[in-house]
Amino acid sequence: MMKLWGRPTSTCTQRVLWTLAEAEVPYELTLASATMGENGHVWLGHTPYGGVDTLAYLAMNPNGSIPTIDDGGFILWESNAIVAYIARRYAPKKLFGGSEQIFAHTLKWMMWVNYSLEPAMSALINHLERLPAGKRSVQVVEEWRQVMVEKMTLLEGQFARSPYLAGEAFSIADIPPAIAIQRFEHCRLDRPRLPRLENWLARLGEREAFRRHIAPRDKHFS
Ligand SMILES: N[C@@H](CCC(=O)N[C@@H](CS)C(=O)NCC(=O)O)C(=O)O
Repeated sequence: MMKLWGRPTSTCTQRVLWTLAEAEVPYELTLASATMGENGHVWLGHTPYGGVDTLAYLAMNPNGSIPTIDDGGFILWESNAIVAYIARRYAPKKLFGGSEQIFAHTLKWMMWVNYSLEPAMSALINHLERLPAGKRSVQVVEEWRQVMVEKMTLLEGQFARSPYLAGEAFSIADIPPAIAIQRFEHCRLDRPRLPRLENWLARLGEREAFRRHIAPRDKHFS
């Protein structure tokens, strides 16, 4: 069975959990993290799940980060690479229409998320939730909120061209952006109305995998 190391509150792990659910691949999750545990962040005095600083783990993933998978001895880290691997190996038709061109578009959006949405969401979650109260900055929150609004407005424009990010159908291109944006929605920060983006998120919200791994607030804030 596929083995996955990570934590359900990490956006990178959520990408893999959502993809595994869509591809209907059974897996065994080992909770692992240097920074987060059952009750929250080490910055707030909580105990992390651990498991990422052992020699065995570092031999699989020298970064000591999550997620990592072991699929019958094939070991891989870097969440978007894992998502692409699972899609290609287990559900190419469902997850990118079995088309090399659509697959290339999915890579484009998955890479875009890492430099467009992730830095913003990382700063927001830290300054709203994970840092001790005295270290949180309202100004930092406002700066990154504006970045999120700018990037979500870019997506609003994309949805005028196609109902999903890589075209007419759901694909792995939608997974990393939707996770970041769902997290932003849970932050309850101001943003303009973005009707097409809201409609896209509502359509994704009908998917069982999204309901289970991404929608609940405690998947982002515990
Ligand atoms: N680009 C990497 C980032 C890996 C990464 O930084 N993962 C975060 C969680 S999203 C992590 O390991 N955080 C520290 C921890 O929980 O130990 C990926 O997408 O896999």
